[in-house]
Amino acid sequence: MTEADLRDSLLHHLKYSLGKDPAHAHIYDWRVALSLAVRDRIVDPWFNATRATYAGQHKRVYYLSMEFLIGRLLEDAIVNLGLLDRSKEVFEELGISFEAVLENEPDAALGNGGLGRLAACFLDSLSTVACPAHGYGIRYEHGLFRQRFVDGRQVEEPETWLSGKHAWEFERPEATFEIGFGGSVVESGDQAVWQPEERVIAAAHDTPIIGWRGKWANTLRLWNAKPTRIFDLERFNRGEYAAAAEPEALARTISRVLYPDDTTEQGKALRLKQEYFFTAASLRDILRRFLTEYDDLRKLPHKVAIQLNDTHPAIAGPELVRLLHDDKGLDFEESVDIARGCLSYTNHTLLPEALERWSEGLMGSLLPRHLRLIERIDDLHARRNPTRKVTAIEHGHVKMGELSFIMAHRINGVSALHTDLMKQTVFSELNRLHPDRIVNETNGVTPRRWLLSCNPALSGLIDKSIGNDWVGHLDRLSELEPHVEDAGFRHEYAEAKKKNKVALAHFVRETEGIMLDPDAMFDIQIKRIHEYKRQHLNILETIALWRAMRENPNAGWTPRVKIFAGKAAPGYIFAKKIIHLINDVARTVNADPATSDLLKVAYLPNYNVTLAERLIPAADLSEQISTAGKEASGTGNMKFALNGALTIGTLDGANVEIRDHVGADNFFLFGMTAPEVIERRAVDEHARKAIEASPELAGAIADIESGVFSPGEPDRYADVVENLRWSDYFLVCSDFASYYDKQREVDGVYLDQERWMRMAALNTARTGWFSSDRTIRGYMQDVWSAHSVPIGS
Ligand code: 26W
Repeated sequence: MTEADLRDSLLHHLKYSLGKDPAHAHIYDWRVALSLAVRDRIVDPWFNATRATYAGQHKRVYYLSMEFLIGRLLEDAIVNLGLLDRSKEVFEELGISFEAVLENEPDAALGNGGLGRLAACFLDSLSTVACPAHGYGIRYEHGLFRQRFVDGRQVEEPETWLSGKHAWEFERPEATFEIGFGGSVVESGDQAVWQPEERVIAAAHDTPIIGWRGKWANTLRLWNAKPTRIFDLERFNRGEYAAAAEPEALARTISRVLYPDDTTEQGKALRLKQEYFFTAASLRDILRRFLTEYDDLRKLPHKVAIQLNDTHPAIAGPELVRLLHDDKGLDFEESVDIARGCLSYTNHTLLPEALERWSEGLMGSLLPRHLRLIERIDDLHARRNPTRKVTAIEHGHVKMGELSFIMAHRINGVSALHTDLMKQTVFSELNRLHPDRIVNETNGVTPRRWLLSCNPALSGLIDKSIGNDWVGHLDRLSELEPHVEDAGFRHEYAEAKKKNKVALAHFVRETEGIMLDPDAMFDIQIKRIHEYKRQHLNILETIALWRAMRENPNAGWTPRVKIFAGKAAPGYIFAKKIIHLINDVARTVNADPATSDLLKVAYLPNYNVTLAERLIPAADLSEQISTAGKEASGTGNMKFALNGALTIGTLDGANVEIRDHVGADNFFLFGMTAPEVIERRAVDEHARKAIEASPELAGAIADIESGVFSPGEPDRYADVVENLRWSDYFLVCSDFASYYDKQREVDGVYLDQERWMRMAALNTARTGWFSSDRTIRGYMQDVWSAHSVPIGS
């Protein structure tokens, strides 16, 4: 595709798809026109992929997820199609800022955090390795809320990504299914007929996902909820306008908004309706497609692999049994075995409050047939495994983790440590019963978005040093190691980092009015706000550092910039307090003339995928400081290391494997290990003792308690201090001294830029293993028995 072709296609869509004359076009019009022109280039590889899959009767993978945290798609598609330079040239000639065109696209924020972003990285890798696959999810009208700060407090506003045209999707009116809820079940012997009382339509919207080099594209099918009856005309004619619109409003509620919780299950009926709605529509669609090629349902596990992204689609187990047994008439036990042959489940958290368990009452009223089937599944499992009684239903609740395990042939954790802890804790009984089912698949990230696209300065240097085959074969970054010994290379490496820091400093000045010194150490913690992620440990260290700098300004301090970003679940009060505290500390410290050229603190609002792409390339230090045993994996940690940020972290989640790959010398380790955490938590008054033993910590807490950061409301953080001193479940106080000392070591190393850049470059060179292409190949081998379709080179 030449530059001229691209320009013609762009102008064609501007004129005929948007009906706009170039002379009157706005940036929005150019952005949509370009998206349509680029989408045209995706359709052929998309069709070829589908045709090749049918022709080869290849096994298909189906990734069921309540979340796909996609972000923007335009630049990603352009990069994967190799059209970046030509796009820049076209807009150069048109005299329009290509940057502004890219900036105009809203993020598709259809996820909360790690789980949702992982699903998006997996889609990119599945297409890149040409593995036939579909992503299935919900087309939320409103994604994750927009975060704004009012006097330092988080305020949530509805997100509106669909307010403009969503250029990437194709509506599929032919792919609709009627989904039932509630009602009753008529049982006769082994058979049963479910008569739902409420019905909604699931309507498909397809987005093609193009892989690296544009050779293969898979489909992301998102379900939109529509009413079975559009409009109650009689009521309208009777002037009951609201009532007339009610059926539509009720139905659309199911796909209206993403639940903003990422660790606490709320047990809300609408959430379970959302989970069943998309899972049931997806299974109907999967069976429909299978039966277009095959007629023997016993072959299903050979041609269909269904991945449950956490327990959120776990109802898939009983639903598939219902379809096979109730609808298709297969024997119950055989239906269970066929279903298990297809299903596999990924666990993403060990936090008890995040493990979904639905009350029998709610399950029985919303999905009466499924509750019955779950009882029968439990009975069958107990009969087949008499030694240990493990059931999904217990104490009036349906435990979706246990149900997923019992109904899956493979269960995986997302890092080596997490998978081991899973075997030792939440699934210890089931693991003893089924010792061959649990495998580990350590997470990964796509190098297209998280290195090539977001860090052109560094990618250019890598291309120059080892060619650009690394983008599809990230393990080849190891070929950079010899280059790290070359001072010239290290200089260019430092230049790339500096360029990104200058760009970020400019962005923060423009958006927040805070001046950042690009030579200072950029120390960044970006992720959802949660006590186990310990943003409050970071701000306590920041306060202690500020105090020490004020105490002795001429002690040769390493200038540091502390950057925070992240959203708190709207109902998570303590997390919102932490956000308020960080903003209060930032206001106070940034206004302090004594330390203004030594320390700055910035909390950037509305953290999302696009902001992460701006922050990660500019980072020197990556904060991965969770309480050991709590962060299942982390994926931000991988993105930072690839982009040459050094990690200060605990032996938690994938930090362990990152440190193994980069070498202990190139990782700032601190804190207790997972077993030490359990031990320390048993110590009486562990926090008070830790505070007593650390003057730095005691001083920082005293400042908070006395209202230094909230002069107008001295006891604003009384509850935070109370929690820290008397509860501190996540051992912030007990890990403080180790963290503070390690940060001082970091200060020292940063002053030796030669040494720092060598460590940073080695992090890039040694983290190729954390590509999501490697992760996906692991799932294809260990979990799905799926294969790449050979495509012309
Ligand atoms: C029911 C509410 C709810 C919603 C989402 C509970 C739990 C979740 C997710 C499982 C939370 C999540 O995003 N977990 C993160 O998953 C990442 C991808 O595997 C990991 O890297 C993170 O460590 C883990 O916290």
